[in-house]
Amino acid sequence: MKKAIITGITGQDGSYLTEILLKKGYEVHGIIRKSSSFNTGRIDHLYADKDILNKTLFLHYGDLVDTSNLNRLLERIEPDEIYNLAAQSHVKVSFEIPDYTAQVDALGTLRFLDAIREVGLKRVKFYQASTSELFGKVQEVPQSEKTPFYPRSPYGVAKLYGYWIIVNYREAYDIFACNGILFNHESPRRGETFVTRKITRAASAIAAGLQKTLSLGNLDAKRDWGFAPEYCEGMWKILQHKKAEDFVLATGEAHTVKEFVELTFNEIGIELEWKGKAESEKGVVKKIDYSKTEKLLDLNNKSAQYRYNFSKAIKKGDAVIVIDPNYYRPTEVDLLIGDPSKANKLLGWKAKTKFSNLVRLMVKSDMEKIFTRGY
Ligand code: NAP
Ligand code: G4F
Repeated sequence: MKKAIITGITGQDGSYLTEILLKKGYEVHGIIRKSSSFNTGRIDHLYADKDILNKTLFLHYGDLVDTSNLNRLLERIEPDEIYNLAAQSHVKVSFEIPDYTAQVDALGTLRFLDAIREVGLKRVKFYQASTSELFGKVQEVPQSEKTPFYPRSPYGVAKLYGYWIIVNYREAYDIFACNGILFNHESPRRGETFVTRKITRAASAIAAGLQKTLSLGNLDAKRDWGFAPEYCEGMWKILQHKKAEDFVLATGEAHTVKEFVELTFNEIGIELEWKGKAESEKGVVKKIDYSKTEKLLDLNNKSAQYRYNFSKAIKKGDAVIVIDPNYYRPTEVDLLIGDPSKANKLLGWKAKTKFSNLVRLMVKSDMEKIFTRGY
C-alpha cells in the first residue's frame, strides 16, 4: 500500500485528491491546521466513514510555517508521495497579507523540501501546486511550460519562488519533485470567495429571493476554467511519470468573467443585458423563464417549494449585477489560456468537462443547496 501525504487536504483540491488516492488503494495522511471552527467540511463524508478513518485516512495537525512539525510528520509517516497543496491561495487577499502569503506559499515549499533532505527520504516523490498565475502579464498566448513568467501579485511571486525551489532541489539533490502548473479549476467545492463560486452561489440566492444583487470587480478578465477532479487526477499522473518534470494542465479555452455570469444566470432562467460602462456597468434582468428554474429544483422538497414561491420576486429591469471597485486588484492578470499539449502527449491527460457543463454543474449544486437549505 503506497502512502501519500496531502497538505491542504481540507481545500477544494485536497478533498478530491484524497478521494482519488483512496480509490487507488493509497494510505492517505492529510495535514490539517488548527482552526477555531470546523474546517473539514469538504472531507467530512470521508471522515465519517468508519471503514476509512484511521484505517486508510489519517489526519494530523500541521502547518507549513512550522518546520519541526513537518520534520516529525515525515519521519513518522515515511511517505512514498507528497502532494503540497496547502497555500494562502487567494490572489486578491495576497495583496493584504503578502508576508504571510510568502511564508506559506514560498518558504512553506522550501521547508518541506528541506525536511525531505533532513529526514533522508531518498525515493519520495513531491508534487508542488504551482499555478498559471506565474504567467501573470502574459508573454505569449497560449501559455506553455516554455513561456517566460511575469507574476502580478504577491501570491504569484510567492508561487514563483515555490516553482524555482522545486527545480533547484530537483537539480541539486536529485529529489523527484515536479511542478503542476495548473490553470484555474473549479467545482461545487470551490471556495466561496473565488469568482466562479461567488457567481453561482449568489445567482442561486438571487433566484431564491434571498439576495438582491451581486457585486463583482473586473468582468473582462479571461480565464481558462476546468473541472477540479480532472486536474487532481492529473496531479497523480504527474508523479507517476517516469521522469520528474513540470507540466501545464489547462483546457486550452478562455472565457471572460462576464460570460461566466451570463451563462450562470441563463441556466437559472434569467437573461441579462448590460447597461452602462466601467464602474457604472450593471447586469439587468431582460427576460425570465421560470420553467428553467424549475428544472434545476426538486419541487417535491418542501423547503425548495417554499423558497421557489419567493423566487418570483425578481422582475424585469432589476439590476442584479453591480460593480464594486473594491474587488479590483492593484495589478490584474487579464488573460490566461493554457497549452496542455505536453501533458496530453506524455501523460495522456486531457480536460474533459467543457465550460458550459462546468457552469451547469456548479449552478445545479448551488441551486439545490440554497433552495433546500437556504445557504
Ligand atoms: P484552497 O481551497 O484555498 O485550499 C487551500 C488549503 O491550504 C486548505 O486546506 C487550507 O486550510 C490549507 N492551508 C492554508 N494555509 C495553510 C498553512 N499555513 N498550513 C497548512 N495548510 C494551509 O485551494 P485549492 O483551490 O484547493 O488549491 C490547492 C492548491 O493549488 C493551492 O496551493 C493553490 O494555490 C493551487 N492552485 C489552485 C488553482 C485553482 O484554480 N484551484 C490553480 C492553480 C494552483 P484551511 O481549510 O484550514 O483554510
Ligand atoms: O476567481 P479568482 O479569484 O481567481 P484567480 O485570481 O484567477 O486565482 C485562482 O486561480 C489561480 C490559477 O490561475 C490560482 F493559482 C489561485 O490560487 C486561484 O485559485 O479571480 C478570477 C478573475 C480575476 O481576474 C478577478 O479580478 O475574476 C476577477 N473577478 C471579478 N470580480 C473577481 C471578482 N474575483 C473574485 N475573487 N471576486 C470578485 O468579486
